[in-house]
Amino acid sequence: RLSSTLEEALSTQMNVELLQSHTYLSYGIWATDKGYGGIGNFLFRHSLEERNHAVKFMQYILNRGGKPTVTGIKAPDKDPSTLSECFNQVFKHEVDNTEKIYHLVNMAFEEKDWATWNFLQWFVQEQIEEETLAMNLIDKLKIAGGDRATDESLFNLDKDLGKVADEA
Ligand code: OFO
Repeated sequence: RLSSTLEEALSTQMNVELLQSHTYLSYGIWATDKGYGGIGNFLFRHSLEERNHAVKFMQYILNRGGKPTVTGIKAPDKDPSTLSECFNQVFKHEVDNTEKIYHLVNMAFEEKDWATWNFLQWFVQEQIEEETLAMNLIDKLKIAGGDRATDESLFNLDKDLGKVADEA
């Protein structure tokens, strides 16, 4: 069975993933409202992925005899003012979340809870992919001309992101 310390920490992380989901949903709405339906779509897919991450934590805690608690989720960040701010924020959220995952890995290690340590390795890998994905967004926007990109290059970027398939 999970220790109560890990149970609580993993439950907190479940709520962090839910907040990530909320945040990307909100950014997706912002982008879609600005006319970037493809980018919005990309962010909505990402929001769903984050929700799946929350469910993975929930399932794991239950499987190990614990009981996760869904807490109130705070409001997501305010709308970004530019696409580059939006993408930079996505990157920052991913980096912050990676740190949280590493902290959990460390806790599991200290407790010698190898099942939890092993469970968390999936997230270690996932965070590498998500940080790369966010960096690619920033690069793609830079190539398109950043906040001074022409309508045409933004149109192409938007179309491109509307179809890029994410990982599970
Ligand atoms: Fe849940 O992976 Fe991003 O944060």
